[in-house]
Amino acid sequence: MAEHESLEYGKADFVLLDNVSMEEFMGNLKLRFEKGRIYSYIGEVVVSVNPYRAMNIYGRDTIEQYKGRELYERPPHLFAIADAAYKAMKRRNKDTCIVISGESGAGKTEASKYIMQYIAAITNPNQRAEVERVKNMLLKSNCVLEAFGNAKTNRNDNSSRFGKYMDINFDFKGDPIGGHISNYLLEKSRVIFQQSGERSFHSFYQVNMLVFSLSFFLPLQSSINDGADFKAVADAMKVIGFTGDEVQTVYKILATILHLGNLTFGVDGDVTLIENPKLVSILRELLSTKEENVEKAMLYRTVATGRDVIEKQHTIQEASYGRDALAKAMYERLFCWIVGRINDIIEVRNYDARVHGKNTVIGVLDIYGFEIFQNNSFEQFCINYCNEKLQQLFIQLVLKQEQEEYQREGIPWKHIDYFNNQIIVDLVEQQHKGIFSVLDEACMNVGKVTDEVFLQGLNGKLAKHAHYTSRKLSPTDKSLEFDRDFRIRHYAGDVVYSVVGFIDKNKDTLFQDFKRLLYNSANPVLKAMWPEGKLSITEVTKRPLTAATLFKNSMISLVENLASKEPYYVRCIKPNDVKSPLLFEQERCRHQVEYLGLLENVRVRRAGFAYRQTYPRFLQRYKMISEFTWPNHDLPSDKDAVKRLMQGCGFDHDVAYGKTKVFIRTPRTLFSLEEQRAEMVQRIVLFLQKVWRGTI
Ligand code: AD9
Ligand code: MG
Repeated sequence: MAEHESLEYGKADFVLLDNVSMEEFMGNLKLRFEKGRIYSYIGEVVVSVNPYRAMNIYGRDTIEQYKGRELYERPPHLFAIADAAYKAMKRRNKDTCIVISGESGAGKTEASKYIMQYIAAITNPNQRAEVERVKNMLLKSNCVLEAFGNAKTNRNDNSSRFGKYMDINFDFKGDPIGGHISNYLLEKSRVIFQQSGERSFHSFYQVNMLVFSLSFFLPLQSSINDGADFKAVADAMKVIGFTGDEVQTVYKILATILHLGNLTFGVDGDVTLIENPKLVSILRELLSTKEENVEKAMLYRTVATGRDVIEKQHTIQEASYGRDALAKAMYERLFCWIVGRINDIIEVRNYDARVHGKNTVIGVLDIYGFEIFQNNSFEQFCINYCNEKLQQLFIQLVLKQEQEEYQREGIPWKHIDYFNNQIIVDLVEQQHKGIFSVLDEACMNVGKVTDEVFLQGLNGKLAKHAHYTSRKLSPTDKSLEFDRDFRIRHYAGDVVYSVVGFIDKNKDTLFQDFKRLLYNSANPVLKAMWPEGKLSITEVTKRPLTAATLFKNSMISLVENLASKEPYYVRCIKPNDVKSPLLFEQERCRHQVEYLGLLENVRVRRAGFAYRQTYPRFLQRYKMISEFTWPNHDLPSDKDAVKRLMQGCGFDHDVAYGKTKVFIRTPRTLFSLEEQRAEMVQRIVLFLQKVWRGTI
């Protein structure tokens, strides 16, 4: 319990609710939000409600208040959880991770940045130059990654369109000595298409502000200061250590993509041609290649038929498909290359630290949140699957953690039921029967490979699945408007997906001719991004893994990695859909509390013990309420002293004594202890005042 807050602000920890009901939970959440208390706890889980306004709670003074404190000693805050993860890592030599979840716009990315800032602020007291360098890089990398990986969507003006997991490595002193970023599936289709009201990635607007005319790939409209952001990103790239040539190449690639958006094709008799040939010269210059090569790659593809290699002319549709695929692939490659360069720069350099020293890790996961759009496609499907995986991990770890703590401390455990979303995870990823498998199978068909074939496959395999349906299976269902629609009952709600584009996006084909074009560039930075362009068409034999398989594999390894660390959770809630700081939409929030499983979380926490503390810490706080422990005890151990104290207060029946911690079952006992403590503190203060005044 955060005793610094009075009940005027509601209960700081949901575990302390009188009754665990949805009504009470919501009442408390709303009260706290309206009083400007955006953070609360469920035990050690932080519940955060997006305030949609600048809060004066992240400054240096606040950081100082949380540094080195225990979770319950201060009002709930991200800093407290960051400190807890940091302390666990430092004291117990454990790798930890902070998993931030919640739907799109709930505040995950902002939370991850505050956590990083906190860790940067409390480390390196001796101002070691190398550590300062690493910290600076880690913070600056955010700015660059956001420019290239975030975009305005209808749910969030700065929506992450990629998943990010960042490891921070610490030396034995607890100072950051390096890091590593893993990125997950960038929503590259955004490069060529955005839903109404949305934008492409910020980077295009930033570069566009300064240099180029608008491209057809870019819808206008902006609530974002692209000019100022451009400067910040350019500075950050410089500080991180991108060379001048590298930065130039980045801009050239962005420009190339913008120009590709204006490239159109026509026909003259049997011949497909480029309608705006002036653009070819511009592209040639930007890509440092020969003009003929650009034109050829746009209009022809090399195919191997038996022993012959022939050049086959594109139809208009094929040429347009190729152009769009090129634009998407160049952007995705650029993004991965930027992440790779940042990793080169922030990796643990110091040989001693790597080989001899203790090297522990805190991981911070900030990934795209669950989303439902007007039109949901392959990308939303992957994003929502990712959220299912994380929810599953939460279920396992929150239970596991409790269980392990009770076992470790030698206390019996009582099981509580959850809605287990494993069934939906299986629906997506199971071998042979899962949606990804059906999709891959459809892509490998020798005959007709269409989205409809894929949908038929789904209907065939999943007709009886409780979480799957489609227009064909439920013809009277109003939410399934079109024949191409199927619906998944996700843990967070129903989502209707359109199968259109699933096959293409999964196969993710880029003609080898484009890869060769880019590999043969005279620009070494660009060339290095496309090593596979070295191969001629006859040398390309292996069928590349599909996008779905790659994503599935990356999610499985992400979850394994997280599960191997000690997890800390931040559960973010979005209070309304209009970005208002005042509006707490009851139903919207209730739905999130429900699907995040927060009520069950409280129940699990309470079924066991609401409060736990190590013996020395407990004594430090409450020893003044017992004559046996104040000012010091003479019992054989702190555990014995706590027992004596509890017996003296008549709380013994509500307490279990673990090996290192005391466990208190009901919040009431804790209230009572707190009250007694407050009373004693008051008496001590009065006593001291009298001493000072000389009246004693
Ligand atoms: V997505 O899944 O990437 O689309 P996020 O990451 O959950 O989403 P984000 O952190 O980007 O959401 O927050 C959305 C917006 O809410 C921010 O741009 C801020 O304007 C606002 N926000 C979020 N958290 C805070 C906060 N702690 N203080 C003030 C906030 N504003
Ligand atoms: Mg985000």
